[in-house]
Amino acid sequence: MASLILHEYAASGNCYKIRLTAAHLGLPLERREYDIMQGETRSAAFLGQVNANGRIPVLQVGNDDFLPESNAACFYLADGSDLIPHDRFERADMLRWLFWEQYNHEPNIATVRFWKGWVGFDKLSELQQALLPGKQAAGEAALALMDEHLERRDWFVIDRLTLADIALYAYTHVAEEGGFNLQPYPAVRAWLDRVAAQPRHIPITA
Ligand SMILES: N[C@@H](CCC(=O)N[C@@H](CS)C(=O)NCC(=O)O)C(=O)O
Repeated sequence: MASLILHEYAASGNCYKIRLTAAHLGLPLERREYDIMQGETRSAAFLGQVNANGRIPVLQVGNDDFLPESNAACFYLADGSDLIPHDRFERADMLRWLFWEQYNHEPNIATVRFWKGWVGFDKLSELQQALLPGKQAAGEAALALMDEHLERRDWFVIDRLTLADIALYAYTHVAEEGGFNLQPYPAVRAWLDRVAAQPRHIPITA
């Protein structure tokens, strides 16, 4: 495989997903850190060369290929491996959870974590303060749906870890940093322990 560079902000769950996927696959990643609190992903150089959308993570493959969007980067790394189901329907079902994560989970659980844990309530704009209760409620709904799903199975899609588990683990295991209480979700807590017990697991701080 060509050289792999992860343009990232290490505390971001979206960036951690890619590091965790690479760890499971034994793939070396070079890491380049950007301070998103200082707007480093909004510089002309970053917008022109790395991601016109002004966000990390971006996986750089070789010299010239840049892949933004965390779940796309995980898919690139894991393509052909056992982290992606080989059955056609199960592969699509895994993608279902990756899309769900980006629409129902991350915009709520990750955003609340960032707003409360990084920015701070007082520094949020009036609009962000007004949006917060809705995002908290939507985050709770996402956790409840995950818990119900996991009551009947150990993993999200098939009988082993897939990218669906990795993508959903990233922000769920740090949801309490955004004020979410995981106590009412025992199936989610058991699944978090299961993911963390996998042989090649690495923590978000690694
Ligand atoms: N859908 C994107 C989300 C990327 C994203 O929101 N990145 C945030 C950090 S997690 C960021 O770069 N924020 C800095 C900014 O918007 O300036 C993904 O999954 O990679």
